[in-house]
Amino acid sequence: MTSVWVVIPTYDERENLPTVVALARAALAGCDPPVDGSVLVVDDASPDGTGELADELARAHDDVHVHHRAGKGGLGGAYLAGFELALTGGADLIVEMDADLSHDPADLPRLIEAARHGADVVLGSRYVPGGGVEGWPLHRRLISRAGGRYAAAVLGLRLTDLTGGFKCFRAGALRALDGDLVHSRGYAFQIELTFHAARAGLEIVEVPIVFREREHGASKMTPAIAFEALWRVPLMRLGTVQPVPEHATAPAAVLGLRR
Ligand SMILES: Nc1nc2c(ncn2[C@@H]2O[C@H](COP(=O)(O)OP(=O)(O)O)[C@@H](O)[C@H]2O)c(=O)[nH]1
Ligand SMILES: [Mg+2]
Repeated sequence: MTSVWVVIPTYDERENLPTVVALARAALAGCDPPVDGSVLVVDDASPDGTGELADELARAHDDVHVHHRAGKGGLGGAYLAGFELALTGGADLIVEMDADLSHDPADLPRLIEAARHGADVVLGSRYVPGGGVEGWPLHRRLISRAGGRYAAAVLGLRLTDLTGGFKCFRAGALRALDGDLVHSRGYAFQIELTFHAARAGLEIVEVPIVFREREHGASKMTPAIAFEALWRVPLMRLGTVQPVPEHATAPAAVLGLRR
């Protein structure tokens, strides 16, 4: 049976975590043909107690796992640590998904199906027919759209949604990427990972998803995180991405390579 690990990074997601974990487990259980599903929560010592809540869920369910990191280290590092654990755990497919229910767990089977049909990387995309965004004011839509177009143009990629964070990877695709090359911490991480996948010649497909603005908790998006994406994109293209200080990415290691 295909082993699927859904990696969910959390920082102060207490109100959302039980729901997102329950819905993800239900969606995995509903996959046809069946999959062997696991959920991995990567928590950065959330002050609101999300980590302890995740531990409770893991005690209640064998297929729920938690990785605790010492402090808020950014989305990129959380994902790299989560990917590595999923690969070590025997994952065939690895999914990234936000905890705040902006990504609908009911879409999981479609992302998984696309990967099972041969795609190396599946992007949940807001900007292909059938996709969309709900609950965003016009200016946020425009910034997201313009940011995606800018990144695609600079990187020479014909993909519509490079900044999204609802993706499915084949284990082999993650192993083929050199984790050392992924330096970004915030949203630029999403762009960088997909860029490296494209440069490695992996097959990337987009499947439509509808993104819904969160109802509970607060976004961790800051102007600095958005700005990071802006200046890192040309550096990615030039192949001169600046590494961030070691403490910022630890314990993120080389994807699947350091054991
Ligand atoms: N572990 C961890 N998770 C994070 C960090 N920053 C954001 N997240 C999580 O990443 C997901 C997306 O973040 P969010 O703030 O909703 O971003 P937005 O949807 O772009 O506003 C959520 O599940 C957050 O809890 C971080 O530094 N560490
Ligand atoms: Mg969000």
